[in-house]
Amino acid sequence: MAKHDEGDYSEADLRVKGQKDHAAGPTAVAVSMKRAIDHMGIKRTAQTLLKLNQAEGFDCMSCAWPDPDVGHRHAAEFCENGAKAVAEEATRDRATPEFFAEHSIAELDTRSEYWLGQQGRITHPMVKRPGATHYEPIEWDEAFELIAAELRSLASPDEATFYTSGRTSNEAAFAYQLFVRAFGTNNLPDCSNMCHESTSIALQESIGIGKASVTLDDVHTASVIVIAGQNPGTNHPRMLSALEIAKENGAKIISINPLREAGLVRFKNPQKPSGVIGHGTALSDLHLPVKVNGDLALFQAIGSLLVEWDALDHEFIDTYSTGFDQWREHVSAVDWDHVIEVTGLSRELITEAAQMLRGSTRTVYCWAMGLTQHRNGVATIKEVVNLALAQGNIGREGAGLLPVRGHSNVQGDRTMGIWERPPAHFLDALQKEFGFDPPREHGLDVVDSLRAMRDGKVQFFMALGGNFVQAVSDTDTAVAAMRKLRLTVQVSTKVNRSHLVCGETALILPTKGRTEKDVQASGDQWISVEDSTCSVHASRGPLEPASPQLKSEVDIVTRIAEATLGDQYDLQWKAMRDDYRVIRRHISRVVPGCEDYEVNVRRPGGMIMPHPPRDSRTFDTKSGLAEFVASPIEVVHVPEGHVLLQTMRSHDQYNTTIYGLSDRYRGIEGGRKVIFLHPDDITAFGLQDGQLVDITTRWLEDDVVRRVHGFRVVSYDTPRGSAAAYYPETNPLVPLDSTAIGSNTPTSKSVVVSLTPSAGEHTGGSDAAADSDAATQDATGADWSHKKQPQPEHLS
Ligand SMILES: Nc1nc2c(c(=O)[nH]1)N[C@H]1C(S)=C(S)[C@@H](COP(=O)(O)OP(=O)(O)OC[C@H]3O[C@@H](n4cnc5c(=O)[nH]c(N)nc54)[C@H](O)[C@@H]3O)O[C@H]1N2
Ligand SMILES: Nc1nc2c(c(=O)[nH]1)N[C@H]1C(S)=C(S)[C@@H](COP(=O)(O)OP(=O)(O)OC[C@H]3O[C@@H](n4cnc5c(=O)[nH]c(N)nc54)[C@H](O)[C@@H]3O)O[C@H]1N2
Ligand code: SF4
Ligand SMILES: [Mo]
Repeated sequence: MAKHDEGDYSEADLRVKGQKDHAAGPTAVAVSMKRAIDHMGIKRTAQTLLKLNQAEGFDCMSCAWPDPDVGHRHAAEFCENGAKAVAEEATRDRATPEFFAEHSIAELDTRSEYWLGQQGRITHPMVKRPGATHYEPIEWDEAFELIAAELRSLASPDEATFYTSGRTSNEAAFAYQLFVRAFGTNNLPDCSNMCHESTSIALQESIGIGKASVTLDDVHTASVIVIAGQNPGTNHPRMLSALEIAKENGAKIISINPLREAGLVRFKNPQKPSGVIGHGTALSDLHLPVKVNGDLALFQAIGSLLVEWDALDHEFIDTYSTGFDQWREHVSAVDWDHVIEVTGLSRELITEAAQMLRGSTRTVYCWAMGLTQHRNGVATIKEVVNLALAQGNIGREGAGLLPVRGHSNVQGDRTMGIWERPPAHFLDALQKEFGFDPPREHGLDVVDSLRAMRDGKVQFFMALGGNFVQAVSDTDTAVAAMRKLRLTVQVSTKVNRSHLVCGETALILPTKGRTEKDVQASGDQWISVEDSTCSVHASRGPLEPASPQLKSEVDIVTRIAEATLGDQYDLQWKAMRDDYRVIRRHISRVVPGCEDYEVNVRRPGGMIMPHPPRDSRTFDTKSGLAEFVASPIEVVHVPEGHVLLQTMRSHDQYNTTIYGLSDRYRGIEGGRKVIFLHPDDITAFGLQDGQLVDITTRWLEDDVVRRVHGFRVVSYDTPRGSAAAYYPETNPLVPLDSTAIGSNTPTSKSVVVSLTPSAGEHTGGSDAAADSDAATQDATGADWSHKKQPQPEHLS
């Protein structure tokens, strides 16, 4: 039964319990099984979960954590959140044409993202025609014709932009970028632009390749593992098993995070008896509760100590790197008072961390959004690289750089050419393979696409997965920009906000997910994906598709291409769709490192993509060497009466998909509109624990007041001046123009905000779009004087 008869949740039911000190354990197993059985029933649950992450099964569509080698996998090789992701996709609930007939778009837009997601899988292609209040069914062929006609009517191909979210398979991604480039634009923004783009840019410049330099074995055999700005217990839960193995092998773990996340403190492995009944493994040996945005200063201070102690790998530095002398001078001059102020850490604690690194010849550095989504994100990641280079911790067993990716195939999509700034060699290879001239000018990334939509320069938006409106920064701007478009096309599995905030004409094209069988003219198909450690492998879904109407992403993309381009350039779209081996043959000739792709990927366990620094300490940078980069310590200046807000994930969501209302480890149940604050900040602002507040952004570059209403103050173990709240409810607060230098990634982890008590009993609607509409209308009464300045008072 669909769940649309049930009402939405109310933030009034929110309960605050104590913070937990451990992750996983028996509760995790119980929760994942309950969710799975609720959504899928017992038979389907058994059928799917036993295939999850197995060599002959399907790849978990949740995060990009790697699988153990074949032969070392458990029968249940998944975590609580992997099981939840599967349950969301393989649910028996359906959002049918009757559902869309029953609910107007305006009505659906008043619902929370949680409620929308609970309506189940979309079963039919749907269209909203100009002026219509509801979606209605449409035949596939008419939908493809509609898209083609719109694309052909544009004044230039650059008036269209083509987004990708990171669940898309390599095969679909390759076909998609081929279509977009044959159509004539590089406007290929993707979720990576909001995610690890700072990593890609920093690593490309420093070591010549934007990917992790380690394998899972390196994690297992490291002597020190640094985990900065990442919450693995929630977002990459099986990483805890790898950390446990590393600990058994003697590794020490340093965690760097404003919050003492449960998974970083202690892990109860549900696969082991000790994890079920005992205390589990204490994971972190040293926790540095850094202030939000303090990491750049912290890493430079650590660098200065390693230099002072000569804890350096001179042979590596002399043979493989450049820029060391400038960097050494730069970090040696570090101002400790400033470091202590911006990190909130004592010199002793920082020294203790440096001491652990000093004695280690096998250090792995892991990081995620806590480092990338800041104004200084690129500089911070280059600083991590500097530390690794200084001690030769790259291209050595048990050592290296491990940016832990988000979406399960976000890395593969980039490898396949989903990139608004494709390298020339990639375009040359496309040209050689397909015989047409791909566009050479760089295209629009996520933030620039949104600007172009806002400014009327883009009329057409297509999304291969994702929930653009809710994921991107500055929700109000995004909502207005989307509504200006002529046509929006969403290839989706489930209903989300981006279907409701749409163009004059809007299409929802329902697609098969990872769990589902994909049969085409030549028979059963499989697809391939790449994880965080550059391992590429096959995935094949076990279930019947949620509806006979569903098409695979490859099918949809190639049919749009056919409708739009006809037989232009003789690209043989039908052959690709009928047999994905045809696409893989193209991949093997176009994408470096994918020679013999068909054979290598299909091997149990798959193949590892080449990585010159990891494989041979070769660095394809401007200088041909690994580059030390000295960056000034720029940190976000937080004026009196303000805090720096980071926006993060709860334990019960997948990005904009809200699975449930239980952030169990942080003790938040039944609601999501909370702001975590240090108790002294609560007192200093004259507030009280449990009170409702409005949160207002301080951003002096434009005249917009950005505000969200009715967030409950939660007293929490976070440094003073550093606040935290959930994404996407707080996305209206992140100014579109507030992006990381060099990567243009929205600064979702450092928003300068102030808090004011909410007027009356405003517990608010539960979604960002509704709230943020209110915020723009309610543009008076800001608690700070609002003056326009040429320069943001943002960096000091
Ligand atoms: N279950 C589940 N799994 C997921 C996702 C999901 O939503 N749900 N999303 C996937 C995606 S796309 C991604 S990108 C990853 C995201 O994985 P994470 O990066 O772990 O995700 P966030 O919740 O954004 O958490 C960032 C962490 O950084 C910390 N942090 C915030 N600011 C700072 C700072 O200034 N310095 C430091 N050192 N730490 C800071 C926060 O306290 C938090 O612990 O997870 C992927 N996996
Ligand atoms: N404030 C703030 N904003 C952030 C972040 C943050 O930390 N703070 N994190 C950023 C990050 S790291 C990311 S990656 C982005 C995420 O941005 P997106 O990738 O755009 O968002 P998701 O929520 O992952 O997308 C969910 C939707 O994808 C569709 N979907 C699910 N599975 C499939 C599939 O197999 N195929 C297709 N075609 N569709 C599918 C479903 O319809 C679902 O509603 O958000 C970014 N935004
Ligand atoms: S760690 Fe990530 S990829 Fe692995 S089962 Fe859990 S959610 Fe899925
Ligand atoms: Mo991400």
